[in-house]
Amino acid sequence: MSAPITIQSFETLIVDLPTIRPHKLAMHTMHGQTLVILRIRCSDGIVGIGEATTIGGLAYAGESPESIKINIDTWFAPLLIGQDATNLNAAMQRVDRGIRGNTFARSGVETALLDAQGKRLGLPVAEVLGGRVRDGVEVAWTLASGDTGRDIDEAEQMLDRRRHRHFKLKIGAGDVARDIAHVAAIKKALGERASVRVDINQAWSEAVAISASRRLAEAGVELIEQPLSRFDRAGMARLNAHSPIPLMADEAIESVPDSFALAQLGVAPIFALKIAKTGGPRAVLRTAAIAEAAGIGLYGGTMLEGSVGTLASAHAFATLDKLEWHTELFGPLLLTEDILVEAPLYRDFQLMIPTTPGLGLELDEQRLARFARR
Ligand code: MUC
Ligand code: MG
Repeated sequence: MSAPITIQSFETLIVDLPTIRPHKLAMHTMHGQTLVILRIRCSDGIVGIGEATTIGGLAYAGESPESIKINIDTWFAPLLIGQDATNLNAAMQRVDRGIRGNTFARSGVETALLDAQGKRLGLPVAEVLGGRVRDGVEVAWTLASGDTGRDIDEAEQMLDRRRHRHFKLKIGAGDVARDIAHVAAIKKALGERASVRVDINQAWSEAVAISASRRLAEAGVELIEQPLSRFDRAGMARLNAHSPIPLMADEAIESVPDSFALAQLGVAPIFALKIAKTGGPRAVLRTAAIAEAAGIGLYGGTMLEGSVGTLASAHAFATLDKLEWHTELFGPLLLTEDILVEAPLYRDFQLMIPTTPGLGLELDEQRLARFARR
């Protein structure tokens, strides 16, 4: 028998990139984005690439770029070095037995192993995952400049360029009446040419959300993402029973088991899938399967990853039977620089799924070196 192909080494880089404009969420305003890029070298010479990225340091989730890097270097790498690189089930079982939580770091590792396996087999990651049922995924854009007029201009440009026709508005940080007026003005300007959704990022109380959901429905908004604290599952279930427009669970889902509990409790008829929240492109499909079985609609979410994490998500989402609420895989478009030789292809409102082996990407070493933190 030939010698097994093993995992030989890990390399992690923190990469700081500028954004095209400030991006305002309820809990944090981004003035740049920090990616954690990972390379796993295997004994057959194949290098798998992964990404683990969050938003706003520790403002959004329990892992920061620095903790992701240190935990991959200190804990994930020693667990996996020397293991069979071709057996993802065994490798990730080892991770799950040795490491709690850390789904963002786990996602980067699972992504890199999938990229390596795809390159080894000569198959794109979507095909390693069983095969794509769509060649591209439609991509929403988030209007979050903080200014109504600027947001309307930005949406008009996106429609003209046929890049986006679903828009997500980030509200919740300010006064509720002003937030709703901002949303209503944007929906009125865009009319039937575009759909408008809102993401509250957990900022509202149940009392505020009850009346706001009615006013948002009147304004023509089609869904409300994570209005209440991720801990307030009972409140979400009550709100869901009364809201005239559907709710979407986002931050409430922090693991595959979470998604089962949330489905049982009926907190929302739509789930935002994110590879980072559930621990990778394979793990996110387990959450999708739970949602599908419970009759919950799917949305392909993002942690505003760069091109590597975005394409990893796209490969996974391309395999889903239904993706009724489309995706928001626009992370690379928020950055002024791409760290790939060839940037992901956005065309006709869609992100196209690469057809070459692995994730179907090549890192631009010069640009990576320029933006990597020293
Ligand atoms: C989130 O909460 O959904 C996704 C798009 C965006 O603008 O922010 C992220 C995070
Ligand atoms: Mg969200």
